[in-house]
Amino acid sequence: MVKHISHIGIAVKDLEAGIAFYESLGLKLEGIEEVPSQKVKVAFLPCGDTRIELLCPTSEDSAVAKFIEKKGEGIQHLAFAVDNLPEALKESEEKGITLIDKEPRPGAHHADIAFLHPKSSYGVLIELCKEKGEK
Ligand code: CMX
Repeated sequence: MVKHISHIGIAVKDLEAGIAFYESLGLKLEGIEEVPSQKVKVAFLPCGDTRIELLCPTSEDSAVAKFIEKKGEGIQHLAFAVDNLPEALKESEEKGITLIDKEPRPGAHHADIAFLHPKSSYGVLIELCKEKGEK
């Protein structure tokens, strides 16, 4: 079902400071995007086949703001690329995994995304994502 790690979502309070840190490691900023449906502003920094996705909340009631409040800054989710997102969600549900999203929804980077609940995945919030333009 899973092809590769699409991105690692990291919650930050200050997007510019987060970008500066990863640039200091030698990564290059690919772009910054606002995702209103998720109430976040995101910055992507590719690293091989994977991207670092810095997530900065744009509203106090966003999932990322709640995460920072409870756990502090850090890894908020792990995103796996899949070929067929509706099929992957169906398969996950059949295997007894709790879905947060039963249907794909639009995410950053023109991808369709859906989340699996961390209670079903050993404490890790998992995003399944169908990257646009991917073969
Ligand atoms: N990773 C691991 N565990 C997490 C978590 C995360 N990111 N967020 C919450 N949890 C844990 C909490 O610690 C809590 O555990 P305990 O019951 O042991 O304390 C449990 O999950 C429930 O958490 P909660 O705070 O009561 O519930 P929330 O209202 O915070 O909802 C979640 C949690 C995962 C359902 C919600 O954050 C969600 O729907 N996330 C999906 C959307 C999202 O995260 N979007 C941001 C990224 C957007 C993007 O990439 O574009």
